[in-house]
Amino acid sequence: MLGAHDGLSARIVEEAGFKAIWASGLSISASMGVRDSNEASWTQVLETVEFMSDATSIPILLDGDTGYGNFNNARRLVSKLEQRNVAGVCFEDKTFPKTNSLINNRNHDLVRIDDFVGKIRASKDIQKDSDFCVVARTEAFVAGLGLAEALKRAKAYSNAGADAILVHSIHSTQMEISSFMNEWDRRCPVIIVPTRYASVHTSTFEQIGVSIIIWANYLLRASIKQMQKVASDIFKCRTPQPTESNIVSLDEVFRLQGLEELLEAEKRYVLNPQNFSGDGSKR
Ligand code: SPV
Ligand code: MG
Repeated sequence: MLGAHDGLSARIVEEAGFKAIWASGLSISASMGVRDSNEASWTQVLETVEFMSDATSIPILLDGDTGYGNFNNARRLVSKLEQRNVAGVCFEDKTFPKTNSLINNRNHDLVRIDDFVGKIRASKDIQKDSDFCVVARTEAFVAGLGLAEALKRAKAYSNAGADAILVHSIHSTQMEISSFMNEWDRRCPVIIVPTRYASVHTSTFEQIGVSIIIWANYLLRASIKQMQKVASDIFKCRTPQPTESNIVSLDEVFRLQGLEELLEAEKRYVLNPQNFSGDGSKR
């Protein structure tokens, strides 16, 4: 899966050939200009993922953070996601408000296993579509609690009905993930987010039995770099001319917005499309 943060980036993930989209909490919050600390409310995230869902036809897994509260808040989010055709949600076993796992030197408090198990069970109980996926993410490694705790939590979450376990690691090598996979009895699929150990090739993870890899924040970081370059070029040169080769054409923007479908629809529904101004009035 590749991470996306809005309708446009989600569509780009689908066009690139990925089978599913990670609606990244970090990327969504950053694109809103806020921190990955639940500063965006859950309804604001829901609205964003609704645009992503409308713009695409492949499954979306929403990064649901901690579920925005207790079991009741988490299961209400599940219902709202199903209504918006989102394929699944991932909840992590940290406390609310969460902190991004990749920020250096942060302490991460985890909730009690029982509490998180309740959240998973409530989420599975409320879903109406049997294909909806609830992914349980353990931050045991991120919190420095080690392999035994990671396995204990993963087993408990799987027994509670989680469709997959996301094991997060911020180690610079795949060491923690390899040790986990060595002990894991494969009772359900394992997902990883190898941002910190991104140099390890996908085939290595395939060999050790990982089912899904999430490249979580690459489109966000790509867009930041390009926007910074183009903004500073235009400011310095006082004209966009020299930087035209760094940007897409407006036709490409219109294509990604799905303009073609609207033009076709106008042919069907507007008597004289040339005179159509969008609000039904004549130009
Ligand atoms: C995200 O993309 O928001 C994630 C992955 O949760 S991480 O940033 O590594 O926590
Ligand atoms: Mg996140």
